Amino acid sequence: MSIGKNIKHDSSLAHVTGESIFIDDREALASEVFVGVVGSPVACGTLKKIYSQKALEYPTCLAVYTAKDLVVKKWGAIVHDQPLLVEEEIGYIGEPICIFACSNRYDLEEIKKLFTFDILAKEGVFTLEEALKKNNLLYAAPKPFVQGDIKKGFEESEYILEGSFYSGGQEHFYMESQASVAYPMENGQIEVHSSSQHPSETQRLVAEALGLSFQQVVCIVKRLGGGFGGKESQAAPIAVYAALVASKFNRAARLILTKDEDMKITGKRHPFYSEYKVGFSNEGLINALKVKLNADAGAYLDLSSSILERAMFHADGAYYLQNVHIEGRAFKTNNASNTAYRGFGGPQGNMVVESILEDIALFLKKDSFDIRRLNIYQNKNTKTPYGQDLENNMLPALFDKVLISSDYKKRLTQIEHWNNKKYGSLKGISITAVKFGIAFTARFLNQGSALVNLHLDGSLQVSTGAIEMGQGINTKLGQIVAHCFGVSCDVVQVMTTSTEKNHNTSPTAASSGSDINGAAALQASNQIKARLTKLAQLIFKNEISDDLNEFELGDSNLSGDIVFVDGQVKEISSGKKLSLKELIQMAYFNRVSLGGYSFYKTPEVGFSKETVEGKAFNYYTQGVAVSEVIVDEYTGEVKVTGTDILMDLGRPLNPGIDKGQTTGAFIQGMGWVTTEKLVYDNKGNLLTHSPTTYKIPNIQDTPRTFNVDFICNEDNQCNVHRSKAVGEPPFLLGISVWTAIKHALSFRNIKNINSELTSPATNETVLVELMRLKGV
Ligand code: MTE
Ligand code: QUE
Ligand code: MOS
Repeated sequence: MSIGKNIKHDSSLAHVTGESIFIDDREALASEVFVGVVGSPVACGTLKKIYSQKALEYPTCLAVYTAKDLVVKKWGAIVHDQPLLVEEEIGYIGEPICIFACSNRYDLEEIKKLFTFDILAKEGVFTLEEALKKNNLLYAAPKPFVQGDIKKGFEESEYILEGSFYSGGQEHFYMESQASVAYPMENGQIEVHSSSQHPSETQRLVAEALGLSFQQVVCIVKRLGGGFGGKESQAAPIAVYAALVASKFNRAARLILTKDEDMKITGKRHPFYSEYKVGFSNEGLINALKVKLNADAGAYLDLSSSILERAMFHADGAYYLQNVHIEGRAFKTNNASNTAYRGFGGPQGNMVVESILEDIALFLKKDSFDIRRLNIYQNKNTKTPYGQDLENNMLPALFDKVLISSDYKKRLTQIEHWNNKKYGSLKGISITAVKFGIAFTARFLNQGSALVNLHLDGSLQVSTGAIEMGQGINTKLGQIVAHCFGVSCDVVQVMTTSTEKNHNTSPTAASSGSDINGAAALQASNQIKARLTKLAQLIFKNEISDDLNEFELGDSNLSGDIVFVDGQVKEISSGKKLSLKELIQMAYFNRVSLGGYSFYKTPEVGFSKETVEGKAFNYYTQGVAVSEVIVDEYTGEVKVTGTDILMDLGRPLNPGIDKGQTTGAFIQGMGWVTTEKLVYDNKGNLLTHSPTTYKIPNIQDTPRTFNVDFICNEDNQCNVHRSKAVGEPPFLLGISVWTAIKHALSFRNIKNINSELTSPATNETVLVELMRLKGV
């Protein structure tokens, strides 16, 4: 049986050999044209005129299209506030103004240079600081999250710290840029292949922009070369540009952003600037916390309101806050419109409280592990700031286990010794925790469907709305179906995702891809299995003699006496058996359906931000990480010498894949808080738009010692096969590297001042902070 087994990723071999097909690996048709996007040279202003004559004179440039060519001209994941192509107002540098078709893809860059514009440029707003000062409010959470009485809480606190905290944005850095190929079909229909986490959204937007009905557009997604949230909303306009050219020209059209272009014009993780006030006791117990979260939404709303909301949901981190008040606001700036990125605001919210806890420990001169252990949800204190109870709380067990397994106390003593004796390098150690709420907070998105087909040779196919972006969802879906029918995974093929097989699908996001689609696939499989079980019973009772014998399957229940194992269907009581393939063939000749389609909705979830009531999450994925760092005192260079991660994933569907997800997410989180810094000039141009200037972690940056382990959780009853979602939660554990840096630097706090470390803590940032603490 395949659940809980380390079945290898279904594309692992083909990814390594290069045989996996991505959008741009699709063979170009002879008549195919290539699409170029021409963006605004300024961040803010009014577009007066587009000069495209020079471009059109270029021999391979075939046509230019503008907003005038679109039927529906605006889009947006939540509110349609964003122009597909600029009509008048320009919101950010590189914002698409027009697109052109070209017969030679190698001419695209030359032609882009030939466009000029008449623009009335205006002064832009580029930082949260300015946006706050100018009160460029774009969205405010309708209600704060409030529990207890913060006024009383502060009054009863022995100490109060006030401060602010900044965390920077982050580039998704998927390996495959935004990409789409559109094929014109009969009667104006369009088949669009898109590197999208949300094919239904792509289908909808293409149809609207081109004035087609939804049934005329099919969106197909084989796989992505990484998405990380960046292809959830922002893949759709790319597909529209390709589809527009395809439909105007009646030729296949391909649009692949270059890496630099993608980095410049697509949205990133939201930078957050947060203000807080915390009251705590002598022991370090938080009595009261007030947090104001401020997000840089960029030029348009995109998913910012949902992201801000998730930041608010995670401002408690893993800690019980008796008296708490959490507010959230998103501000408009003239940066590219920021969007979903692994964690979806959760990391930004969580990092504030982890930073605060590190500060409390440093302030009280106590060990930060003990301070955190004191504050975590435990005993009867399991009520979150938004009223949901943390059921099946694994946090105390995780803390207590990792304390031992990481040998934390001994290492802390060694670090103190090292830092006091040596000069030139500083060590630090810190634990942080994650308690990530699983479910879309937008209730309607918690639904999915699956289609399962059984074929006469005994092989199976499954199709869902899920998108494979490297996270291994296809492997997990295959396991679920294979397990149900008692066959090995290679008998099950997970099919290309397409809006004609699964409709009105949710994005593969919020880590819930395998929860939703896996549950639907299991239901669809069980439908077929129930019919086959009944049929097998009749066969074993010799009630079916030939294929002319009409019979009714009736309401069949799954019988405990019939089992599907090792490719066989057996009746335990009689010892009779036949192969699944034989049973499938019997079913076919006796006119029993071999297909199953099922719809699944996550039970019970639904939270209202207007009333701050309801169950926001289905359950929580929890985990802890202890990280140790060494900081070079002369250069500020940071190395992570060790990380111990312990996660609660319920009963993992595939521990190997989940280990990969945990490892990858942690490293991506570590990159966010250390080396990945976005730098802009004062006009809003992104200067770090290529791998040479934007530093993601590489293999040498991984912790020297890296232990990833899962806790045994037999109590979790939620979710498919009692598994828990893994995709985003471990991202938040990267924060432990940042708090460990903060810990290390505290050993040179000669001036006895408060830490002002921001994120990312690049080498330069660390060095500057170290000098500030030393008073040089
Ligand atoms: N893993 C890989 N290799 N590539 C990705 O793009 N995206 C992450 C995570 N893991 C991603 C990934 C994000 S942002 C999410 S929401 C989840 O995968 C989505 O997939 P799941 O719901 O199947 O976990
Ligand atoms: C987590 C998510 C998403 C979310 C909420 C989460 C997400 C997403 C949306 C969303 C919300 C409203 C819409 C919409 C999408 O909410 O990915 O189209 O109208 O897309 O807690 O990951
Ligand atoms: Mo993930 S940010 O929910 O796509």
